[in-house]
Amino acid sequence: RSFEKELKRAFIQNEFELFYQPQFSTDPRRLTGAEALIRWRHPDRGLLSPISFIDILSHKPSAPEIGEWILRTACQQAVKWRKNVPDFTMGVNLFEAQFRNGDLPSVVEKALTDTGLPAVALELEIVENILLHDDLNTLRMLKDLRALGVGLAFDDYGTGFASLSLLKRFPVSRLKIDRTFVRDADIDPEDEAVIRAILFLGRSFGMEVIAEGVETEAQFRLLRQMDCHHVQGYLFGKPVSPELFEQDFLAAA
Ligand code: G
Ligand code: G
Ligand code: MN
Ligand code: NA
Repeated sequence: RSFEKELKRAFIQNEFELFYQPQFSTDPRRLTGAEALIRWRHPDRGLLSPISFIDILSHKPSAPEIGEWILRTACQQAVKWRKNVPDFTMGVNLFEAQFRNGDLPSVVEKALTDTGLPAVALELEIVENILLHDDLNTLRMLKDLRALGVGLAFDDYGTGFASLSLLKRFPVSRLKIDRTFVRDADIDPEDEAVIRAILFLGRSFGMEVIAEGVETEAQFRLLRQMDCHHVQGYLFGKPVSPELFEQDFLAAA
């Protein structure tokens, strides 16, 4: 069986699930949102992490359809959680194929209308490399998405090949500092310098910045001291099922 067939089967049989990882403001430390992260509850192989299938999935014909399901499911979830946290935002990772298959802004607009989620509550995550080809169609879609009012975040920021001039031309609202810079930030002055530079860029361009992969109090202290406004990472919470998210993070918010 081809992987594409296996994906189709899994999709029809509802084997994909979304887990959610909480995001917090640093000062005061408060739940502000979540990132949706896919999991595959495979009948034989158990709960699969996206590391084992996301790269291949992203190149298969099913990617746009699964991407749309991810988007709609995450929007639906956010509507519910905004009853507890009124300014809650939901981050959704996009597949590059979603930009090349149909009209992404219409797909997003429809997901918002159908679920009743306000555009400001949705943040779409893209990687810098999506913009390497500098194609006008992608740029137009990103502008249309921003015009809807949804947030656009550069995921894994600082690790791609994109130039700084992209920040000038693309309507990005938030930079997500890649966790490889956060990992040794409190012991490696060069990683700390990269983070300072990203924070400075964010401020200069009027973008928000969130640090990913925060695992220790020392990393968190340093980020707060540098005025990094938002954080995400194992120190605050791993990606969990919606039930656990409600129990562990929403109940306390
Ligand atoms: O959860 P983590 O192991 O959960 O995710 C591993 C990788 O898979 C990350 O690079 C992440 O961006 C990607 N990923 C996880 N969930 C999704 C998703 O729903 N859509 C897309 N496009 N990528 C995802
Ligand atoms: O590429 P993206 O940033 O979307 O992927 C998020 C990935 O990072 C997921 O695999 C998620 O499980 C993982 N992750 C989230 N928080 C941490 C953390 O604190 N440490 C590490 N090592 N990985 C993390
Ligand atoms: Mn992400
Ligand atoms: Na990331």
